[in-house]
Amino acid sequence: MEEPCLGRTPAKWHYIVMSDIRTDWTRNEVHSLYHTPLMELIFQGARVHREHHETGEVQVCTLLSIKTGACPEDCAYCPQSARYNTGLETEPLLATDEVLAAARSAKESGSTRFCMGAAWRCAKDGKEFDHVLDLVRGVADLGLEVCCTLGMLTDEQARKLKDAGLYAYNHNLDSSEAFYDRIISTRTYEDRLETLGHVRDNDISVCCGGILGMGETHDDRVDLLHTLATQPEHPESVPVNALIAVKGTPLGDQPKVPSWDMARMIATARILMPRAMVRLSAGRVEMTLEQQALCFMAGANSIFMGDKLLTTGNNELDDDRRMFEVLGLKPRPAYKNASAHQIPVGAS
Ligand code: SAM
Ligand code: DTB
Ligand code: SF4
Repeated sequence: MEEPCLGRTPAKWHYIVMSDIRTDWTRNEVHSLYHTPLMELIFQGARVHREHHETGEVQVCTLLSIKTGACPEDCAYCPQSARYNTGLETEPLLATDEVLAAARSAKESGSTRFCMGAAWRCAKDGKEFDHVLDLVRGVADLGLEVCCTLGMLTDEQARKLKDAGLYAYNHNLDSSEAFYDRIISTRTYEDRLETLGHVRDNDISVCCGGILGMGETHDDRVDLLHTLATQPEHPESVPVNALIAVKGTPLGDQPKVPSWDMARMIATARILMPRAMVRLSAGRVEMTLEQQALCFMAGANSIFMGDKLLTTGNNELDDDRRMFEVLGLKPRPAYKNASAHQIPVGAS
């Protein structure tokens, strides 16, 4: 990573009507917002946040890896790629009982969204995909918002997932198109955008964001934000991950992402995509309560809770409960703002 962004080119705020929902942001506008001095940027992020969301309300999501490791892709950040020796134990697709028990326990702990991740390049039709459809039905019946991240999808697979009760699909662009080739060679940016199109076309909420700390430049971050904010519709949620540098992956020695970079990325995402849930995602485990507070102030309103992400550790539940108490945060109800047709029939 180059030097920290010192925010020396303040945006011309009077040109930007911040309550507007725009998908026509120019690259220059995004660049100028991103490079605003940090305290001003966080203030503006907080202002937009309060215009569009209930203050202090934070969406609580839980992740479960339903199929772990042995992935054929070569994503340089990922401990689950079969190409790297990270010491990770591979696990086949989990049985329904195990997944539903984890979902029930997540709900009891206060989660409203349950996201199932599979270390696949793409979903493949057949027994395993049908099993995932059953899992989606089962989790939706618990009244949780169901999210999946299974790799690339066809239009038909997206439709089947939607019919089973899927509410959201996570498929990250990860970084700029220009930087993408340096972290993944086994699929293209265009492949990623195509899957996002299938998800959107089937009326599934798009969850799409990126990772900071892979060696990208500030320009790459600006490009990623520009791409996200100029999709036909803004993603419903935007995860902002700090790289978890896992030994054995090509990015295992990357330095830690400074928390002010996270706050800058989050505030810019908040201003560009006012209605999105901006998720302070991977990397929270390395942040103090005060550093996380800065990110909530900047406009983050969603987190992953539970002591594990997919394969790596996350914050302790008790620490997160204490953080909610200290910062006066409260959990966001499931399906808030969802239109009636987006709520699966079985959800109670
Ligand atoms: N295989 C599917 C795919 O790649 O779309 C789904 C699972 S994949 C692990 C989901 C996302 O987790 C990736 O797109 C990436 O953004 C994020 N991720 C993976 N490893 C990470 C790491 N070490 N640090 C931060 N985020 C990571
Ligand atoms: C996202 O953007 N971050 C989550 C979720 N979507 C699937 C995954 C983070 C994974 C961190 C590394 C791991 O635990 O394996
Ligand atoms: Fe496989 Fe997804 Fe990891 Fe890439 S990010 S190696 S596709 S599990």
